[in-house]
Amino acid sequence: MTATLQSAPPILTAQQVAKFHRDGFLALDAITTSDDVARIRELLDALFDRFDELPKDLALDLGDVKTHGGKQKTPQINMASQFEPRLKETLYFRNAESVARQLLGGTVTPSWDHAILKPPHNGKSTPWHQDLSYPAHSSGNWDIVRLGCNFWMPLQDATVESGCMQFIPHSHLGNLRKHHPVGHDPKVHTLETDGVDAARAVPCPIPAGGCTIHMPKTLHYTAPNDTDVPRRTYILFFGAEL
Ligand SMILES: O=C(O)CCC(=O)C(=O)O
Repeated sequence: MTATLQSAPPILTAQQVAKFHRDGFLALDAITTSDDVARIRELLDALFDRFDELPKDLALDLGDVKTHGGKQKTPQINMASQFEPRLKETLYFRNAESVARQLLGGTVTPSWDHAILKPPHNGKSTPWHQDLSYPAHSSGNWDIVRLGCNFWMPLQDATVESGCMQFIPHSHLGNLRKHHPVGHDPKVHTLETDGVDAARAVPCPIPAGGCTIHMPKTLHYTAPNDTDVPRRTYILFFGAEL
């Protein structure tokens, strides 16, 4: 895949803004530069190396029970910027804020960020869910994020095989569905909703440094990483102040 990586924030067209509000998601080929992606990869790799030392309520396995002593299947670090504040100084952070303002209008608030690593052949999907089904994060507040933008930026090319994002168009316009922990196991953090018509899914393969952007109620899914390279992603959420 190739992308024109840029340092200035992308300026969205009226069609892109309309598409985001109509479909509930948007994909961009580039939101930052390759240097910035390399910097974020370096910062996050160092954080994943310290995974076991981080607080268990923020560093958990999305692909298994939340906390365990075995090999991590899909480790996630919530509020990664609390542990590595330099993430907030990145071009990605600045550009995403500008794009969020273009999409939502007015003032936007960065509510939280997280990093997810799918190791090679991790064998675990991230099941269909709506972000709004998760209880408000301790550092977030769903009252200000019912309208918001979730930026999902891969740190290497993301394909269907490696677990790029897939969305159900228009699902942000419906109700919040019932969700349950995977396997109905209360020790599992990851929520899923049943009965999604996956035939309607739109996969969004994007290059490293590109991003997808979705709303809090947009149904989404990622497949297991079925490649030989780790699939890492850094996710930022900006809420609209209504
Ligand atoms: O990266 C993944 O596997 C899932 C990401 C996700 O669900 C999200 O960003 O809301």
